[in-house]
Amino acid sequence: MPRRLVPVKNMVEENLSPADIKRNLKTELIGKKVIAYPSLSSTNDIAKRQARKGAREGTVVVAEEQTAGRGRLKRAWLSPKGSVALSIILHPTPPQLPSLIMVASLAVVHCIEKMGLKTQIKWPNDVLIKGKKVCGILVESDVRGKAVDYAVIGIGLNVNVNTADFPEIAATATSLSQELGKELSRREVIRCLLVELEDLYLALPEGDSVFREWRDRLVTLEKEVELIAGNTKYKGVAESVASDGSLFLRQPDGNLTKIVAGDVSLRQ
Ligand code: BT5
Repeated sequence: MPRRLVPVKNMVEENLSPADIKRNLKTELIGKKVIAYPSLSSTNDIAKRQARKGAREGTVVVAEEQTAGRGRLKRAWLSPKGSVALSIILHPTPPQLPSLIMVASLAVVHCIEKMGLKTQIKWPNDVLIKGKKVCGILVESDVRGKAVDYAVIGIGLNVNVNTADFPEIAATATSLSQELGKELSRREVIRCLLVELEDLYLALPEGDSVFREWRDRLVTLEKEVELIAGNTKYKGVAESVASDGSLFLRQPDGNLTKIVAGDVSLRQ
């Protein structure tokens, strides 16, 4: 079990050194190697570079802040000091690839719920608290032929952030410190995430329990949604999800359309 997440003062001074993150970490794979930066463009970019250079599975890249954090569809991800930005290099099998978004969302949800907060997952990749986005996830991979060369799970989590300081997200986002009324140790949040990620990732060979839990926590199902996938706009009711993460949308004309999770924009 990960240690309880303890509030600390003077967050900006908190040290995110690899040694502190790794100390007595109860994992076999994820976090055996940690690379930490005070400031970085994007942890996903550096993780991908490390993966191409042959970094071992489970290598973690963390940054105190990102200057060019990325979301999907070229959208920006704000990760000022006080937030958590990390990326993990994995070598999943091709059938496991679509489950990584589920693994990541559930790891975040489990850690937040240990703090006593309720969470929701918005298809395909957002974790919300009371309808506001607290975390975004970006999974990127390199697939050659039938093999996955590597996959990178990127997680951005608003820990000790005052979202009101950022007009772009002030109305739609929240942070753990805002919800709890106190600051947390980012180091302990990261350690919790690594343990939960490993538990869920290692449960994947069958993967069914991960899929079922993810599906049951989706706040999107049975709701009216608007979706943009590529150049196509869809409207309808989000009816169900498939085990590869796709969404089945019931359109007003009665047709059921399968939308693949990925570069999709969803409004509900
Ligand atoms: C995401 O994209 O939500 C994926 C974000 C992944 C970020 C992590 S941080 C570590 C790793 N390194 C990276 O460079 N990226 C990953 P998307 O679904 O496209 O959502 C992007 C939208 O979320 C933006 O257009 C904003 O509206 C909103 N947003 C940006 N920063 C936010 C924040 N800190 N909190 C809440 N919402 C935010």
